[in-house]
Amino acid sequence: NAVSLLSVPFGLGGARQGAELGPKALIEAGIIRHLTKLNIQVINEGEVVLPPIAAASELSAIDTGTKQFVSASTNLKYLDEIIMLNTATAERVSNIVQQGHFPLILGGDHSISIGTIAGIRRHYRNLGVIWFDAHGDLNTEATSPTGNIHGMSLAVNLGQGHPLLTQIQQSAYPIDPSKVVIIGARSLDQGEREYIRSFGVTCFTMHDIDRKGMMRVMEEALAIVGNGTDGVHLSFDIDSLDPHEAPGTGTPVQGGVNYREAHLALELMHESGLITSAEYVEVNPTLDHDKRTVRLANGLICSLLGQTIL
Ligand code: DIR
Ligand code: MN
Ligand code: MN
Ligand code: MN
Repeated sequence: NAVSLLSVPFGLGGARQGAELGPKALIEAGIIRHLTKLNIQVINEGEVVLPPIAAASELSAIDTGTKQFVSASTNLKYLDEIIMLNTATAERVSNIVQQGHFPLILGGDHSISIGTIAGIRRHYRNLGVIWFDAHGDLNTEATSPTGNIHGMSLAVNLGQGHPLLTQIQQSAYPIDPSKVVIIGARSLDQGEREYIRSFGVTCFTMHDIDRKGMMRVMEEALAIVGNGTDGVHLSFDIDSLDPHEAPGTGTPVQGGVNYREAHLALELMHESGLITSAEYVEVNPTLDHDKRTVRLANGLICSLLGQTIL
């Protein structure tokens, strides 16, 4: 039951710089010490580094048959970098699962989940996913209003999007969209709404959390991702929280999850015993003037891994 802590200091998939500083800020705020106090053995796996980018163009050239393909035909920002980074991340995460450790990944913007889930999926035939986020991250290059790949990572994980991104998931078992649950959504683009409807992804919006309460939303969510799966990955975008609680993030949206609701959700995930891997993404220390967001993220990691008040 050791936890392997993997840092992915990468921010080029997001709307602004700064998410690449997230892992270091979380470690400086004491995450390893806090987890050790919970009697968890923490193995610091270090960082995933972006391989030299000349190699990325070569990779794209090999895979598409033409080197101009990427820049000439897509509006995807930093596609080469994201391919290289996620290919390396998948390998690192896969090795962690192979060793029987719990992968805890610190981002980075949400584009890194293309690599983390690619690595995890090599070991699970039927992976469930809980996606905590203000957004759907279900755009493709056809629907994205921005070209920022962090807004496309869940779609890529479900096999939709640019072939150079979806192929990072190659030879893995596909994720069943009916085993994917988004929680906390309040900013969805039109293409994302259509995707949710037509592919049967479950989406608990802020409206649902208001109506049912976080307790019932989590009971329903855990019932869905726990049914017929052999593992559940938690992808936690800190912008799911309200900007009052978590101002340090690149694309804040008002009307989010509050402090206690977030802790309750993670405490319930711990109690369920279903979660087999997790990532915390989109913490941007340059926007986090009183360290509020970094401290909150630390506490939310501890709640997932078993910290209780009493
Ligand atoms: C928007 C914002 N839907 C986009 N997405 C964000 O750029 O695709 N995702 N911020 O986290
Ligand atoms: Mn996200
Ligand atoms: Mn988001
Ligand atoms: Mn985001």
